[in-house]
Amino acid sequence: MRPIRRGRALPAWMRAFVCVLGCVMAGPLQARELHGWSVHADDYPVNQGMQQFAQAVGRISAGEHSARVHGNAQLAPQGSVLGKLAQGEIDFAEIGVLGYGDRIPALRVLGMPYLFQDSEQMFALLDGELGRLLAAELRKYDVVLLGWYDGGTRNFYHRSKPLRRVSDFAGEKLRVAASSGHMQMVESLGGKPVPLPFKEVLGALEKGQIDGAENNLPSYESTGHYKLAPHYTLTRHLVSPEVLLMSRRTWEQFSPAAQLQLLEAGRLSAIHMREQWNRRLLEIQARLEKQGVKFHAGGDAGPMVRRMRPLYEPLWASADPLSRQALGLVLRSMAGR
Ligand code: BDP
Repeated sequence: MRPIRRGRALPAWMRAFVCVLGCVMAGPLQARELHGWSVHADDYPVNQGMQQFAQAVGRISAGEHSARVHGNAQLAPQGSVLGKLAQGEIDFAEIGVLGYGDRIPALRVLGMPYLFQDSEQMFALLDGELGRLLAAELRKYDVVLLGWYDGGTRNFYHRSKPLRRVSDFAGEKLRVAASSGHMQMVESLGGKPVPLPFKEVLGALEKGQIDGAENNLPSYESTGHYKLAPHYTLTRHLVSPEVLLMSRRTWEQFSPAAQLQLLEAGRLSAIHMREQWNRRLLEIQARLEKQGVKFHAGGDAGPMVRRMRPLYEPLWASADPLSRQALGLVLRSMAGR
């Protein structure tokens, strides 16, 4: 048997070759900074949840990696985020599900108006079977769901009047997220939907291109829309979730043990986000009233709900098995309320 030769260094070219080969075969994430996308400002509850997640990335990788949250849609335009996550150009992001039903049919059910009365009802489903079902579906789009964040209750607001009855909507130009369902929602109420990215709504209000929009209170305040459209009617037409997602390409570079820790960090960041959100909701109405916002009670929801038939019917008739399963879970929970 030939003795093992010790102490003889490999030539430099071979050392480099072995190193490169090892890295390619094992596919580890090279030590680097992960980049996260958010449409909101740094002090917004969404970003606070994401910042907690970013810190956890450092801990989970024992300081090898770090993560940074880029607010105000700095990394990419809103409409391109899902594609950039799938390509691994953005490592993680937080997005509202409303604009994504056209691309991911199973998410359409979560964008249906008048489905949930509040976030508690919504999370009772999303923190259970429905949430797991949708998380599995999202992986097919090359993204990994890390946490369900709160998109709260959305209401309509207008520059000069309350929007309480169906007749109040006639001919009003109202901004919606770029999704066919939400355009149809405003159309069905008799208004004129104007699809625009979130960041362009303020400019459109300033230029008089729209009469109003719809959103939750924290967004209405943080964007300054309340200064131009100070009539906020509690229509409560949508309660919607948001999601913290990681690019599957980034995800697959972590070890299985680290992936479990990332999932847990995502879940905890969502809890943190929801706490920050609820805290903000406590004082927001009083603060906005001091700024001159007029809050109006919503009218009878019955006639509004009846107008939503063109949105509900394609969902009832959907041939997509997952959409049917998701809808079944929602309907069962409604029956139990
Ligand atoms: C905000 C959501 C954000 C949406 C935005 C919108 O947090 O994800 O993109 O509304 O209406 O409340 O576009």
